[in-house]
Amino acid sequence: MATRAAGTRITGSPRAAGGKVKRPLAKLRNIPALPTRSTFLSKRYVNSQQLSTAHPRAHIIVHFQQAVSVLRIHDGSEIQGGSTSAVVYFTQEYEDGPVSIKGEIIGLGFEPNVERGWHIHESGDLSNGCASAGLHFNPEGKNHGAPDDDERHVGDLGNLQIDENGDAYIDNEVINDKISLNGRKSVIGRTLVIHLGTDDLGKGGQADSLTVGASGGRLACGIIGAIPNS
Ligand SMILES: [Cu+2]
Ligand SMILES: [Zn+2]
Repeated sequence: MATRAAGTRITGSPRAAGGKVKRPLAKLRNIPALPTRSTFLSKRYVNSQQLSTAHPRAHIIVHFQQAVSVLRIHDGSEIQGGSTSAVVYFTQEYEDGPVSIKGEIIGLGFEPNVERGWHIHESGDLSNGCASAGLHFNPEGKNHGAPDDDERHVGDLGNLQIDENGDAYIDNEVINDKISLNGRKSVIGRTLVIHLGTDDLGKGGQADSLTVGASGGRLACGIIGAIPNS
């Protein structure tokens, strides 16, 4: 087998010199790889012409979108935790693309070294604190589940790993292809909620396992707001 020239993709084109590509799938084989995770979050990359040529879908729809949720402890209508730094960003590079979640949850007073359920709840209503954020965002009418399950709510993010200081850091660890920042599955205007208990991912066999993963009460929450493209 001939050695490939540097930069040639493994799925090389079958095109002969001057010849016509006959196989209908040949075009698909020429799709370059998706941007890496590090370039994924780079607005500079996304806004450049590079993207339109790098990904054919993006060529049609360049739809870079970001959203943010600032979480606070809500006790009824009273908001606490003004000195916390609990901010979570959502980024979607193109319509129907994966959503990258990145952020830090500091100072909310979690026990160290535990897992705490977190979900996107359907309502952006915090008039009665986190309690009025409604059920898990579930536009497909499914049961509660794990993020990797087919049977899951769109808003099911599983558990947040709390570290030895009672904080949590999300560094693009969750690439969630179920939620979106546009369309029917858009989480913008809905609420990110972190619970007092661990999410059993629908498998605990408790009365509320298939609805809320037996995650317990709601400690903190924040509405997910849109960040306009600049
Ligand atoms: Cu929840
Ligand atoms: Zn759920």
